[in-house]
Amino acid sequence: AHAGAEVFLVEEADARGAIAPRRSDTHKGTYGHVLVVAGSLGKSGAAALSALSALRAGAGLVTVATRAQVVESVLGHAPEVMGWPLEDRGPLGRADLESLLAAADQKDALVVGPGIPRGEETTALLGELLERVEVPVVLDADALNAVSTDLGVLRRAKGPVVLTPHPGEMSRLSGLPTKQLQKERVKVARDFARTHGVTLVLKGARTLIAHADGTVYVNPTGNPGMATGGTGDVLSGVLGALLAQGLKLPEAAWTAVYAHGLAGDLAAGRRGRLGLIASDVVKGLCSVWTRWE
Ligand code: NPW
Ligand code: AMP
Ligand code: MG
Repeated sequence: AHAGAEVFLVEEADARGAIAPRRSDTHKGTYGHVLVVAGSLGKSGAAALSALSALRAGAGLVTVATRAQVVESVLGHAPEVMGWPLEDRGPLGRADLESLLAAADQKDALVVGPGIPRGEETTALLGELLERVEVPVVLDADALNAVSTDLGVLRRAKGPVVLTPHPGEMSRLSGLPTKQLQKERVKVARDFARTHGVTLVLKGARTLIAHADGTVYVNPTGNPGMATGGTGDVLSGVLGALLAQGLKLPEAAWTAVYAHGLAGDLAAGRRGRLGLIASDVVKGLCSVWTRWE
């Protein structure tokens, strides 16, 4: 293979080795503060799952920025999470920029997208946010759908950007039909990461992690029990937490994907693949850490 065109299989020892044991002389400030921009009426659960997963993946603090009308229902799922109420209006747009920039101040990583109210203006808002924020940003779900209408916003980003599409979202990002892109997942993921200078996590059975330098990692963990609502929101939180704790890309991405899949495998052992739901994957994260610590 020529330089930058390698494909690596992620192994458990790699993922385990990426997570440093906690030192005794540390405090919550050591482990980073994640801002999760997520949730809307009817989809407060997406925000709760992402935020809770960030905490379960070791983030010192987690704040959720969401429409004021849903803040309390997000916190109702997770009292450890803090809320940043955004003035109630429709889709996220430029009018939310100042509040979001204030929320992003002093944060160590951002997760943007699970269950957000999205409209035409959301694309421009994300462009401005990416231009102004220096810390790593994870774009998931409806943030991906928003950037897919103007991929140029990715190049404007000041800090590192990771995208976590499922094949349906990847179809919108790439303009390729889902069936076609699934046939050439490695090429599609690598080309996108290179072209746009990002890390791309193409989810699904054997999730791929493609880095801007052309390197691709294949994840062996996970199972079809995870094909259930909210499991992707869990991954976004885990990834945000590892980035906030200082892991760099692409290591943070393949470590998060491996741990999330293993959490799903351990949880499926207790619930069965049919019974598995996203909250079980959140709990499964704890089984991963006890296995690794
Ligand atoms: P098809 O036709 O079903 O096969 P959307 P979403 C395709 C939030 N959530 N392989 C699929 O294709 C999310 O965070 C909130 C192939 C369909 O076309 C988002 O913000 C929850 N195709 C929002 O809801 C829990 C695949 O993609 C399309 C595929 C919408 O997210 C649920 C569906 O994707 C959810 O997480 C695969 N592996 N996977 C909550 N409790 O609050 C997907 N597709 O239209 O982007 O909708 O992913 O449900
Ligand atoms: P989302 O569609 O955004 O909720 O993400 C679904 C999550 O579940 C991703 O992390 C997928 O990789 C994972 N997942 C879904 N189906 C499978 C499968 N058949 N095998 C392994 N992982 C899966
Ligand atoms: Mg999703």
